[in-house]
Amino acid sequence: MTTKPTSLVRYIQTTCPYCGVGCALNLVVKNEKVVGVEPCKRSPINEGKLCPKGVTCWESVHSPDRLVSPLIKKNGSFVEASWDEALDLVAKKLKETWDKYGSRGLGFHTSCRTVNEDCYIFQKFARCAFKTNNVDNCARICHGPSVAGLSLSFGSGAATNGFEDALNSDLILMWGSNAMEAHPLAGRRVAQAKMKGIPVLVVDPRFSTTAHIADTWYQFNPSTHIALINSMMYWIIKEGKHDKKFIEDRTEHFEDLKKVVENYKDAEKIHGVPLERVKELAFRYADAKNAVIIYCLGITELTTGTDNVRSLGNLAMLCGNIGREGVGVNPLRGQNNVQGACDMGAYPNVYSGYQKCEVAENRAKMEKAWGVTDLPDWYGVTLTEQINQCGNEIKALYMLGINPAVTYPDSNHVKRQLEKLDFLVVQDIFMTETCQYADVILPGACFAEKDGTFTSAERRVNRVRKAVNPPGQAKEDIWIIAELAKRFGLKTFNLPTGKDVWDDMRAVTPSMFGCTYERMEKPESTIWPCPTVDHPGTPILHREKFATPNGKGQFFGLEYKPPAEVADKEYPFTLMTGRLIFHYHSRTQTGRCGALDYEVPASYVQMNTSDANRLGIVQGEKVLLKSRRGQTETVAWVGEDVAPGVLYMSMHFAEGVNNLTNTALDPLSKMPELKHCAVSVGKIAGGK
Ligand SMILES: Nc1nc2c(c(=O)[nH]1)N[C@H]1C(S)=C(S)[C@@H](COP(=O)(O)OP(=O)(O)OC[C@H]3O[C@@H](n4cnc5c(=O)[nH]c(N)nc54)[C@H](O)[C@@H]3O)O[C@H]1N2
Ligand SMILES: Nc1nc2c(c(=O)[nH]1)N[C@H]1C(S)=C(S)[C@@H](COP(=O)(O)OP(=O)(O)OC[C@H]3O[C@@H](n4cnc5c(=O)[nH]c(N)nc54)[C@H](O)[C@@H]3O)O[C@H]1N2
Ligand code: SF4
Ligand SMILES: [Mo]
Repeated sequence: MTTKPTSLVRYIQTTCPYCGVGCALNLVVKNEKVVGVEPCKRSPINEGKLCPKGVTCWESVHSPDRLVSPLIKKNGSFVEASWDEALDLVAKKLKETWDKYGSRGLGFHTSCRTVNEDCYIFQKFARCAFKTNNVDNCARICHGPSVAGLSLSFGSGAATNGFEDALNSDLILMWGSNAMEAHPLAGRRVAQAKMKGIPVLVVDPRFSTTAHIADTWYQFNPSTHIALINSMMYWIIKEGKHDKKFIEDRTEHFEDLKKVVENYKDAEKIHGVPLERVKELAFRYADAKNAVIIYCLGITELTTGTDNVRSLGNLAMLCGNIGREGVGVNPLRGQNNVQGACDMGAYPNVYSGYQKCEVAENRAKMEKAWGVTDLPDWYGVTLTEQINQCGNEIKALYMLGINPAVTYPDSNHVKRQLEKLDFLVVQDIFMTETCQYADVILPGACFAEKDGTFTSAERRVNRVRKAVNPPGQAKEDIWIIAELAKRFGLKTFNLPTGKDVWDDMRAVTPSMFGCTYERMEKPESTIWPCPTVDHPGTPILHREKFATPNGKGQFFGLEYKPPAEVADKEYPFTLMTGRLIFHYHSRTQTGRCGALDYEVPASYVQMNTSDANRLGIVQGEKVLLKSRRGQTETVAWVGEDVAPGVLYMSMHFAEGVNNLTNTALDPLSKMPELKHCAVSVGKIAGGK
């Protein structure tokens, strides 16, 4: 659909393209240009409020830097090409790779930034055209451990309760989440709860913005979650404060847990929290009638990520805090559509709605619907492992809306690996650092230029609406995939609109069948599981029983394991990484927004005053950070927010923190240790 030219101001209601809160907003359109944003007051999610990124999200839409034509690399430089030329080349190269190396010779990385419809069609294309399950999305390096851990504990990898439900709680425990910066409008619910008198406890090694609003901040040593949670559980059981009835009726393997936590009676040496404080934290959680756990990447982005998530699951079940209002274990899913990208089956072992590829009936169903045969049953290679396989097993990669040269761990390794490929296609809206390694770049349409849906962290499917046409030759991502599918003779990709793709997905996905575009016209939309069109949706999971095969929640006795790389003589500091309110990931959009860039134009590293004094480093001084993998220059930010020996740096800047990070993986979810590595800090000669 092309938009009608008009000089009248139009308001197009849509969903914010940044974080997983999924705030509704209106794009203001005049003369076929987006000229501003007005909040959407009818939305029950954000009630007319927006954070600095939401308010300014329109600014990058018409940036002069947008990709406006397909580009083909010729003799080392990019040359503009027609769509036919570019797509013919992509199809030819991918086909050649498939013929020569088979289904395992290709890999597909998809975005958590773009709409569900793009994610669904992308995985369908990978599976139908190349019979491969080597398809993954950015959740792998975000909430992959939540999907793995919560599935093992509760049978479903999704958040159990919605944001607003925090107001029904008697105590909010925030663990490794800096929601006030990373999910400001979910943070608002926590702030509202606090104003209602509900205590907010923040457990974080750093005095984060969220810790500032807490009733109590519990500081602990980075990456020692399991030791601390085990200590808490030891004391809860010892004092008989656990929920015996819930444990008896709804769970299994409690004895395994009880045995393991015996070793953590006093684990201050590991986690650094004095015994009395551990007991206080434990008893406050256990004594609250309804207590909710909200967590985020402080828990997941470690080599123990899945175990950390399961530990929180243990704690919640121990106190019977699952399956009703005001309780639960809630990962704040990060990107606007990270929940959705997983739900759509852009994952190496499942189709949409988490239907497993290994199950023959599921494959048969998809083969029939998609008009193909021989869909693979094997577990595909995950995204970070695909990077490791470049040049060996993997010869060609297709990346849609993802910027690994900045965001995957150990950037130097990523770039070396991308160079080993025979063929790389990148489909983006800007010329990213990753695009530099591409053979072909395909210009996609941004959120303001297409119809579709984003699924928020509370499993709510929100509509994204087209406000303007894409710039130049740029095209909607579903059009690009459909054109490629044609070149492979695939017959079930003639789905011109977002709604057509969504309905194609619904037809094969029982848990989302009831989430129709018609129902999404209401601002509250629907929350899956929603199996029929008259089903009310499911805001709270696991009410009567868990989603595990036998309906029981699973306890796991988990031992603490140290991170893969710990500080030593050569690299004496522990580096933690994370976010700032004003920027979003690799800043392709927020970096092109004047107001946001003005706030934080360059990276900095937080360090403790005692370390700075010892090293003779002053506030604002340029410093060099080094790890075993690389180095980066930044500016010192001296204070008390981090403990001595600990540093904190944001992930937003190219040639930044991921020059330093470690690729070691969590064995269960394949999450790299993005939030913990050992580094040294040094003054830069003459550098202030
Ligand atoms: N402004 C903004 N908002 C965003 C994003 C963005 O880029 N910018 N990205 C979105 C995405 S994709 C995500 S996943 C979420 C992430 O949201 P969050 O996970 O809340 O954000 P982070 O800042 O990455 O990390 C949160 C906290 O983890 C702490 N932490 C707690 N425990 C540990 C530990 O043991 N070790 C370490 N190293 N750190 C710990 C850090 O101190 C930090 O305050 O934010 C989303 N929202
Ligand atoms: N050290 C460290 N590293 C981290 C993290 C950390 O905490 N510490 N956090 C990790 C986490 S949680 C995440 S989620 C990842 C994020 O990693 P990425 O997903 O790689 O980061 P983004 O910068 O959001 O990249 C998204 C890309 O999609 C493009 N894009 C946006 N919309 C569209 C669209 O509609 N169509 C198309 N085709 N392209 C589009 C953008 O221009 C951008 O290039 O980073 C991870 N890396
Ligand atoms: S809280 Fe998240 S969804 Fe809401 S306006 Fe801010 S970035 Fe957008
Ligand atoms: Mo994320």
